[in-house]
Amino acid sequence: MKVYLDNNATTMVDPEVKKEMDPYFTEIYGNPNSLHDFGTACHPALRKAMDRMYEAIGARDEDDIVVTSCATESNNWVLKGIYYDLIQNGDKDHIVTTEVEHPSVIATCRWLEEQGVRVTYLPVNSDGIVQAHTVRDFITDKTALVSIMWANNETGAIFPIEEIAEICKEKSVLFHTDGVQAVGKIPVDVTHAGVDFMSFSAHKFHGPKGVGGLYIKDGHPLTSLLHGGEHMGGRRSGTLNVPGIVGMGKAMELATYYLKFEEQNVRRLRDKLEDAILEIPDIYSVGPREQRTPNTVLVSVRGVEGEAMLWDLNRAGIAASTGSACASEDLEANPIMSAIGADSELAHTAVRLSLSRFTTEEEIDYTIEQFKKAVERLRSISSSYAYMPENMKTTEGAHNG
Ligand code: 7TS
Repeated sequence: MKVYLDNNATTMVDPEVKKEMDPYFTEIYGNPNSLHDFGTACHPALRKAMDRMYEAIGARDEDDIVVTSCATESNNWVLKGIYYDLIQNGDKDHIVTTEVEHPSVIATCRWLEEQGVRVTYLPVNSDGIVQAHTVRDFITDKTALVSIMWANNETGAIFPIEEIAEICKEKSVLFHTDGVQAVGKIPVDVTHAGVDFMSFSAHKFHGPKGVGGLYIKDGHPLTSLLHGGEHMGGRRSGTLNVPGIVGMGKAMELATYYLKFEEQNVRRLRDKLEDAILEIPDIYSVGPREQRTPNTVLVSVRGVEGEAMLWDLNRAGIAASTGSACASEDLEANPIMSAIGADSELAHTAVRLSLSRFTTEEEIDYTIEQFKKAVERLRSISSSYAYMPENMKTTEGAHNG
């Protein structure tokens, strides 16, 4: 049996999405900027796709949604754009973010620090959540931007975005949220939430890879990363990825349609999996379920390296992750586990399981069986677990249930 439980890394393209994209490869393949019929034939589908995106995230006509190549680009753009506009060419010098952002935010902030920007990386509590009041404490009159994710990719923790947006508004500071793990998993309404910028990526909600976007409230000016032709209203040059945009529009529409399914059915399967795993002694899951996206669970298996678990699961046909695939090449401690205060031994034992609307009950039953087998086998050969004193087998900073 093959079971894909790494949906926070990427998802399967929904066959309905693929069907909508298909004609734009070999039939309607003109450049939408061309004046001939081959070019203009793309326009209705592009318009429809954009309308679907505006509708799905609650954007208004006066806002912009600029299509990019991925959320990494969107995150880089907003951070570097604000740096250029308000720090290098303005009187600000500071950005506030968190310790648990995706590497596309953290690495960009590290680069900005090399350019002389002050960056505050806010800590998270033991549930992996940033508390809104800590944001208030760190904003100064020199702060150009607050960038805080809507939901965390590793733990699924949902952050208090509306409260943070309120604080930023009160302090007149721009607020960007990385919405990659929120779109399609929980309701996302940018207008209601009050954010100024939001990044998203189609391949995280059953759309194609290589296409993402940046929502920009009221078309706020932001220096471009890519200069060239007048694509995307001159905000992001490069010939439009027509099949990608069509696919992202359809995928967003479906993501909204399936939100209730996600909330009920996907959550039920996730909870079933989590309950069964937590029956094994010395296993912990991070963060309370009601404050997590319905598809995600991050567990720590005391005494077993996360990579060893992945290996055993993979041999059984099950795809999981030790955390961000972007960082999975090295065997360092999971940075999110370290950020929530887990000890170093535990931080090496994280396994992320992320479901999707295509995950079935049979797949979950099979995973439960194989997960238990893997823990049993690996603990039986783990000298660190066998000789671990009993008092080490309890954990601060992580939950059992
Ligand atoms: N932001 C978040 C919160 C993410 O989870 C990811 C990908 C990105 C940005 C980057 O998106 P992309 O469109 O550039 O691919 N996250 C993961 C992950 O958790 N495991 O693999 C990729």
